[in-house]
This record gives sequence, C-alpha cells and structure tokens, in this order.
Amino acid sequence: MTPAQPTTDARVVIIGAGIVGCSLADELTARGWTDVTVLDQGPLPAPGGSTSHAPGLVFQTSPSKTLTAFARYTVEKFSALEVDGLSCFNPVGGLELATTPERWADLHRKAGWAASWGVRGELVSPQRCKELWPLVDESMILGGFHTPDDGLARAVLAARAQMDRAQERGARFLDRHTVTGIEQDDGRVTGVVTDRGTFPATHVVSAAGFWGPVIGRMAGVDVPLLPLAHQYAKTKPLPELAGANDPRTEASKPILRFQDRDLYFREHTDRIGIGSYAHQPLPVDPFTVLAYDQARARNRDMPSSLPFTETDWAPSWEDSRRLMPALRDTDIDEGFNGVFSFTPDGMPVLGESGALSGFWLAEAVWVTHSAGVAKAVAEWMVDGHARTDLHECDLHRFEDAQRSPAYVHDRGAQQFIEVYDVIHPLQPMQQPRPLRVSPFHTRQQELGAYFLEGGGWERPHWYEANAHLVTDTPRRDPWSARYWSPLAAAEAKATRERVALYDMTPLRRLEVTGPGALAFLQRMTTNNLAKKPGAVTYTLLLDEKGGIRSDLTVARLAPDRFQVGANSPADLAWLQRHAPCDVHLRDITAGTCCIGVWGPLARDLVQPLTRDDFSHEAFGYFRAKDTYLGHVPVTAMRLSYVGELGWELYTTADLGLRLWDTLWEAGQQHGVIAAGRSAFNSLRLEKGYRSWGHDMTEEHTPYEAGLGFAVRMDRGDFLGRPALEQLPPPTRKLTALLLDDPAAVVLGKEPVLVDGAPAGYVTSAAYGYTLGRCVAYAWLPAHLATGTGVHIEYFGEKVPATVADEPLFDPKMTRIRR
Ligand code: FAD
Ligand code: THG
Repeated sequence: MTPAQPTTDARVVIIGAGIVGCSLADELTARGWTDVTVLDQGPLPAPGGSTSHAPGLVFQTSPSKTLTAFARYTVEKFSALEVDGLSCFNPVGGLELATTPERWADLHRKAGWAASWGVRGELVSPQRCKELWPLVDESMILGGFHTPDDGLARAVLAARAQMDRAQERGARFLDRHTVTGIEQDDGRVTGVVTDRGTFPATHVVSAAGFWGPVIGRMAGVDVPLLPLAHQYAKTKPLPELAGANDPRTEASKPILRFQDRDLYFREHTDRIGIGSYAHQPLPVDPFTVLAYDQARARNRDMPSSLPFTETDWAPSWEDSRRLMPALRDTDIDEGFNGVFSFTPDGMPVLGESGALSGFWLAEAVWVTHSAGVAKAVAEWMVDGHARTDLHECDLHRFEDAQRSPAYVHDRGAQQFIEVYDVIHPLQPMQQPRPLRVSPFHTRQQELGAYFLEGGGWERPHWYEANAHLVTDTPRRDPWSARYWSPLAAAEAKATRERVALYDMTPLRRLEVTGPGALAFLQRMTTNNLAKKPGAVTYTLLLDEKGGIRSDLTVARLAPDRFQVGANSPADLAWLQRHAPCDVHLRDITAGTCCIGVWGPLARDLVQPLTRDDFSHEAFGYFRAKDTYLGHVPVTAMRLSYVGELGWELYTTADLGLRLWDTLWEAGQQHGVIAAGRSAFNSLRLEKGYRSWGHDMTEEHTPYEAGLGFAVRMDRGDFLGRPALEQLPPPTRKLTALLLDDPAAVVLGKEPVLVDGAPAGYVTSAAYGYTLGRCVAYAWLPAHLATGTGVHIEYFGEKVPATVADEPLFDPKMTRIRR
C-alpha cells in the first residue's frame, strides 16, 4: 500500500490499542493524518482489554439506524482484511430464535428494521432453524430470523491487520505504556503522560474501552459508562461437531441467539461457546482493575477477564442444555467473566469534549460497531463532521443529571438486564425515577398523570382526570396499545375544540446574550434573525455539509438578548464551541418552566389575566412579549407545536405552580384540561411539524426535510451555506403518509415498500385523532406523487398507506393565525 500523504499538522495520540484504537489509527492514516501514536498499557497484539477475548459475534440489525450502519461497515471492512490468508470476518450468518409468542412477534419487528436499514434477513420456520443449527431442539422453537450476512469477526486479527496498515502509513504503536495523565493548556489538550515519558499531542482520543472513566478523570471529562462482567464459557469437544469445522475458520453454523433466556452461541471448531446476560449485573470499578501482569500473559490473567462465577452460570447452563440436548452429555471446559462497557442508553460515547478542546472519546463500542465508529470519528476529526448521523452517540447528549456515577451505575446495570429484552419504543427505565420534575408535578399527580421519562424528566403522557371525556375506545393491537390510552384521543379533541395546558418545561431553553449575540446567531443559523425585539423565528442549525444539526425557535427579547428553544444538550455544546468571547450562553431550562396554552379558546383564557393586549393585531403570530399573568411575570411566545391558537408561557421555576394554578382557575369556565405528550405528538404530526432526531438529523438537508422555508439564502453567510449552494436536487424527501385503514397504526422505523420493495422507512408516526387516520412520516424517493399507494410493513403485515399533501391539517393556518 502506498503511504498516504500527510495533510495536516495534527499530532494524534490514541489511548488504547483494542479494536477501536487500531481501527481509528487505520481510518485516520488513510485520510492522511499520519502522525498517530497509539499507546497501550498491555502487550501487543492482544493487550488485554475486552477485544482480546471477544468472541466476535456480529449481529448487524439494531433499532438504531446508526448502529446498523456502523455494523454494516465493520462487516464490509473486516471481510476485505486478511492476515496470513485468513479473512478477519467469517460470514456464517446469524440466527435469532423465538421460543415465546412475544419474541416471535418481536423478530417480525426486527425483520422490519433490517429491511429499513438495508440488512438482508428472512423469518424462517422451526424446521429451517433446525437445518441451520441441527443441535437445537426444534420443538421449543416458534420461528427464527436468519440474516445471511452476519457472522464472526476475528477481533484480535482485525485489530492487528488495521494496526499493520496504520503502521505502514507511519503510525506508531507503543505497548507497555501506561497513561497516567493528560496535559492541557488554556482549555486545549497538549499531551499524554505515561510511565515511560510524555507524548505531545494536538488531538488525544480515549479509546480505552471500559477504562474510559479513568482516562476521563485525568482530563476532567465525564465518561458515562459502567463496566460490567459478562459470562462466556466453552464446552468440552462435542462428538456431534467432530470434523464439522476447519480449525482455522472455527465455525460454519450461524451465530445463534436464544434471547428469551439471554443467551448466545457460536462454534469453536468442535466446541460451543456460550455467552450469557442472564445473571445479575456484576459491576466492576475501572479504577481498581489491575494492570496487565505481563509475566502471566494468559487469557484468564488479562485485566478484563475475571474469574468465572459458577453460581451465576448454573441457570444458563440448564437453559443451554434445554435448547441443545447434546450438551447434557458434556460439561463446560473453561469460562470467564469478561468485562466491557454499558452506557445509560446502550449507545457508544463519541466526540470531542466541549470542556477540553482536542480531547476525543471513542468509548463503549462493541466489536460489531468498531470499524463504523472509527470511520465516523475519523471523518469527524478530519472533516469536522461525519457522514453518519451521530446524535445518538454524541458525548454531549446527556443531561447534567445523567452523568453522575450513581445514575450511570443504575442505568448501566439496567441496560445489562434489558440487553436482550423486547423493549417497546416508549418503555422507560424504572430507575432512578423520579429524577427531574416540573414545578407542576404535584398538580399533575392530582390529575392522575401517567408519566413516562425523557431526558431525566417526568413527562405526563395523559391524565386520568380526563376519563369523562373519552367517547370511544378504539381497538388496538397489543403492541401499539402499550403506553397508549384512549385518553390521548380525548385530550387531542379538547385541544382542537376548547383549550388545554401542556407542560413544556422539558423543552430546552438557552439564553444567548452580549453585544455579539445577533451576529453569532446569524452566523450559526439559516433564517434571518435581524428583526426588532419581540420577533420569534424558526431557524435551523446546520453543520458544514448542510446537514440539520437541530431546529430552533429564536426569540429576540432585547437587542442583545435572545431566548433559544432547542433540542438536545448537544445544541448548547455546539453553540458554545463556536461562540466568540462577546457572546454569553446559558442553559436556563432547569431554573425556568413553560406551559403551552393551546386551543381555540386560548385567548379567552389568557386575555382576562393581563393588561396587555393579546389580540391578533396587537400580539401577532411568532411574536414574544414580557407581561404579567395575575401575579406571575411571564415571557409569552405566540407559537404552537400543536397547530392551534395560543402561547408558550415561560416563567421562573419558583413561580411555576402559581402560573399553573392561575391558568387552571381562569380556564375552568372554558373547559380547560391538562393534556399530555401522547395527544401532543398526534397533533404535531397532523400539522406536519418535524421532530428533530426522529424525522430529520445531520444526514438530511433542509430541502429534503421540507424545511427550505427556514433557509434564507438572500442574506449573508451562515454555517453550512456554501454546502447548500452545491447541493444537487434532492432525490429523497420526508414524505407524509396517511394509512388507508382508519383502524391501522404504525409506530416508527418500519420499512415502507413501494411496488413491493423496501424504498424507505418511517421516521415518526401517530394516530391523527382529528383526521381519523394514522399519520406516518417517511423518508422516500422524491418522485412519489401525492396519491401514490405504498405499504408499511408492521410486524410482517403489509399495511396500505397513501402519499399525502402536507400539512394534513389546517394548511391555510386559519386556526393559528387569527
Ligand atoms: P478494549 O479492547 O478494552 O481496549 C482498550 C485498551 O485500552 C486496552 O487494551 C487497555 O489496555 C488500554 N488502556 C486502558 N487504560 C489504559 C491506560 N491508562 N494506559 C494505556 N492503555 C490503556 N462485542 C461484540 O461486538 N460481539 C461480541 O460477541 C462480543 N462479545 C463479548 C464477550 C465478552 C465476554 C466481552 C467481555 C465483551 C464482548 N463484546 C462483544 C464487547 C467487545 O469486546 C468490546 O466492546 C470491545 O472489544 C471494546 O473494544 P475497545 O477497543 O473499546 O476496548
Ligand atoms: N417551541 C419552542 N422551541 C422549540 C420547539 C417548540 N424548539 C425546538 C423544536 N420545538 C422546534 N420545532 C418546531 C417546529 C415547528 C414550529 C416550531 C418549532 C412551528 N413552525 C411553523 C410552521 O412550520 O408553519 C412556523 C414556521 C414559521 O413561521 O417560520 O411553529 O415547540 N419555543
């Protein structure tokens, strides 16, 4: 291979030569960043982290499109890597078994994700499962999901192959170097200290696996992951497998999952390897894990390999023998408790720290996703952005309250327990709750709120107090009936007909102040914000390639003071990273609160509470005003994510309860109700308002997403503008679909079939109670005309839907602008 030309002065130090560090060194050097040093405390090529003993199962399909894309790249890359004539990937395929009706239904859902994200897969009969894995007891099985392109990564080999390639391009790999400190100067990383000297660096990447929190502490950066031990064992040789496999390739049968009992299996020539998540969570403190003892460099002495605990294993061994009766005649030959990382939401932790420039994390990554992650991080470092949507992996996605060691412990342990569970998209974790509550929490409880959790917040989804408004109870399939109530329909109806209070406190609020505030926000976003104080503007944050990083509302409250309605905590980090010194940024969410008062009677409710004129003429749409409602100072903004007349009313947290009570009391004569997120989501989809992170992400441009109206090319430069100018006409489009059958429902992430073949996927969906149909938004080819019939695959069933003109509800805006 010809060495890549250096393209930069970047001097990179990667901490950790596991699969992630090696893969990243390869991807960086391939992009011309050749001054790369990889340090590891252990001996190469198997320095003793999780990679050194990972059995390497690669199941590509995940509910996350991003993780699936990472896995697909890993398969593609490892398939093309060879060491001594042996490929780093063995494409034996994958097979997931269902032994319960619930799992069998879930495999149908999984087949949908596979189709949505482009992984080949097929639901198969018990007989076919038996053909693929003759040792399984067919009578236990209801069906399987067979994915022919899944298989086994040879993790140590793949690490070595990528290391060799990186070295040929100039990278250095130094083993037996223990990192003990991170040097920094003026908020920027400058070097890495080891027991054998200091290495100057412009960029440092922690790819230290489950030791991430230890390296993080050296840098003053939280790394929210919990190391947990997970059991893996190998049986003695089985006569049934004698001669079945070439010892070099080790396996020929698909990697196998028996998720109903938290188990997975693979072949090791004539033995079977079994992994179990069935045991109690076994957390490990990364600060106490011993360094690699080089004198005893055998597998079980690796620091990430702890002694096998027989009692934890016993039930899994029983379950394994039930599934594979041949195992009853044999025993376990060797086993260990291997340590790897779990995060609060099960996703990797990637990106550059906002607190310490040049300090990057590439942590909590499975072998499965390693090459894809490395490619994305390399793109991010070299080009400033990745080509894959990374918002689910961004280290800044966590709220402050989600980074405490206690939170990371509770959630990480729960992730371990749930790793193979059938999880509903709305299902919240149970611990630690409640964590964040709005000032109205007690009132919500009194009204019988049903709470789900998001971003640490308790968020009412509907209120039992509205039971008397329920007129009918539509039939729903058991899956879509979970975390759903007919109360949502009643609340949506009351919002369209009268008026409702919505708790908008979890909506992220940033305050941007200072003499440079306007110029800064103009440079960062797409719309024109140079308007008189009192204006509110809907605008977009783009990255350099024109992808949508977020959508915002920006209220100019004073010449030098703006309030920004944002999405993820990553928005603040992104703005802070770009802010000049004459701009001050602050997240004011926690100290403030917000109530949305929406519905045709909203003005009748609010007007009597204030001396200011709330008429349409005096207080127009997308305007903001500071006023008093009764005793409460509020900032009122006239906009509505549910598409009805009304205001978002903001005040400080101390006055929140008083604001709620004031509105509640004034609303009694108008039949006011409290309404929850379930109705909210239905109403916003009827109105066609996008939800960032679901409907569009960094992978999409404003024009594809139907948000071109928020881009003003006729004013000066802004971040992402040059890229927008170069864009070819869109070939895909965020498309509104209406389900044909008024009783049908889909939930999101399902594949959409055009002429019978997968052509896109649903982003978000909800029943439109006003329309009497389920609304689904989907990414589809741009050429589909209104009225085109398509199918959405829901649990294997082909549900007919039709491409619709949007917005589906009130296109003339008569309800909102009056
Ligand atoms: P590691 O491989 O742990 O590498 C981190 C490196 O950092 C280590 O080599 C360590 O020595 C070094 N380091 C740490 N601190 C320092 C320091 N202070 N100074 C210098 N160096 C330091 N994943 C799958 O996709 N499929 C599977 O089937 C699978 N099965 C698994 C089974 C078991 C039993 C276990 C334990 C894990 C399994 N995993 C699997 C998970 C997978 O192994 C890990 O997620 C992955 O290997 C992590 O790679 P990494 O490069 O991030 O970390
Ligand atoms: N309220 C406030 N800020 C927010 C949201 C919000 N920021 C994040 C997120 N939600 C932004 N999403 C939207 C989406 C649509 C609209 C407002 C916020 C909206 N759009 C109108 C339309 O498309 O017709 C008006 C657009 C315009 O006039 O430019 O209202 O809920 N504070």
